[in-house]
Amino acid sequence: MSYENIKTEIQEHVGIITLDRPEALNALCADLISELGNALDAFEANDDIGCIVLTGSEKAFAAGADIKEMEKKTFISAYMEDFITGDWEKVSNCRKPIIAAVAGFALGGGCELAMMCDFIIAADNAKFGQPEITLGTIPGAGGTQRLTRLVGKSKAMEMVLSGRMMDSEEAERSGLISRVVPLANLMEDAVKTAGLIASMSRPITYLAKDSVNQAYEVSLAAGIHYERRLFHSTFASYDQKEGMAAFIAKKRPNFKNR
Ligand code: DAK
Repeated sequence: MSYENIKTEIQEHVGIITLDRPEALNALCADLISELGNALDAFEANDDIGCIVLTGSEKAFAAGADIKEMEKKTFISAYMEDFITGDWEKVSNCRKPIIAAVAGFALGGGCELAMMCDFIIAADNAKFGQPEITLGTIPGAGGTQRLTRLVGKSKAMEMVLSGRMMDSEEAERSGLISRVVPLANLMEDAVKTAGLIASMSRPITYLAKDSVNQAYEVSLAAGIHYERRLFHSTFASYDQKEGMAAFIAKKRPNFKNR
């Protein structure tokens, strides 16, 4: 499928989606979000793909939702059309692991989009922020919730109330991102990490992702219980037998995704 606001590519077992609206610093207009949803659907349905990387340009992952598109909206129009809601959820509902490879600005909806991914690898020039307050609005795609869970109340509150940006070093220190890499290595590093994840057993990967995500939804006791049941269930798979037998035989496992 051809797109106007994104590019897609497949490298080995990694699906790469690149946000591509350079004239607007990848501002997330409705058409872009809809194309992103279609690309994710296609990658989810493609059995050759085991992990997805979502990235932008060197200057901007995404500078937020499109302010020019939002400016004239009324409460009734935003509410009745459920403004840019549907396809956004596809990122957080994606079953395949999805890595955000962030360089440059990740602001507003851009920061929220990155946080919807499973983890963020950032270039050393990345800047994260929730500047909606400076526009007379508040984060609308999870910024007040996900950022608070990731970096804690104090830092999240400061960022949301002041619009202050965080550089990649502070973002790593605060737990927003998994690690910082030099800008020149960002994609190589993200795709390599994605390739490693794609080489694991697919169903076991889904279970692991599902279990980590439970930590955000339920109490510790309920989360541990959930994890324990999923852990038990892995013993019903071929790939658990293969993985453990390969370890004992000092060989590489040949997972069959079953
Ligand atoms: N929207 C539209 N255009 C944007 C844009 C944006 N968010 N960000 C940048 N651009 C455009 C600029 O207007 C400019 O276009 P021209 O003037 O050349 O036509 C071009 O990109 C280059 O930008 P600048 O000239 O401003 O570049 P600088 O390097 O000087 O500054 C900047 C870079 C990132 C600091 C600055 O562009 C900036 O402050 N941008 C706005 C950042 C921002 O406030 N973002 C938050 C937007 S509100 C929801 C989902 C999502 C959301 C809400 C709900 N639901 C699912 C319900 C999200 C809301 C938001 O993100």
